[in-house]
Amino acid sequence: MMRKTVSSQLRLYYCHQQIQRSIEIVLAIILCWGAICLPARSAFANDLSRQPVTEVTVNLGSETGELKFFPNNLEFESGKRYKLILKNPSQQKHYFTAKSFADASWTQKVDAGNVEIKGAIHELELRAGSTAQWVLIPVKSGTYNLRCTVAGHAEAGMVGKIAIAP
Ligand SMILES: [Cu+2]
Repeated sequence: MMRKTVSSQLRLYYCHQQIQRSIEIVLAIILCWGAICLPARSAFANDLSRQPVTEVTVNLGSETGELKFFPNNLEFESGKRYKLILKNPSQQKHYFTAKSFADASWTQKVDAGNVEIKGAIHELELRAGSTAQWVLIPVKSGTYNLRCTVAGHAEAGMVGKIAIAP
């Protein structure tokens, strides 16, 4: 009789210990998640991506077929959020190629038609008559090259400069 009570008390004790350990593990996971995810979330999803946005529009070529970017000198400020609106009003496709500028920026997203793209962007191809919106935050100051990589276009003058001021 006595034995039974002791063993059931022991069982209860172990069971209690196991529950406590599970709770500790769950708490540890929650704390880790909070420590890792919450600052990242607030830094990116909450703060940066909700900053007021400045719109900058660039035309790739013109309706009359000029091979130029309008404007071809772009200026940004490091740490500010921009919506770069790219329009191709011409009859042919053009590229907005600015790899080092893209590397010097944090891309929030690219909206093109019904598609939203997230992640690293180096080059955007715009078909005749199309529009894309590139939401980004320049982070590294410097002057970067812009060009259209369609054969012959850069040589014809479809180049530009993008400056990121500190
Ligand atoms: Cu072009």
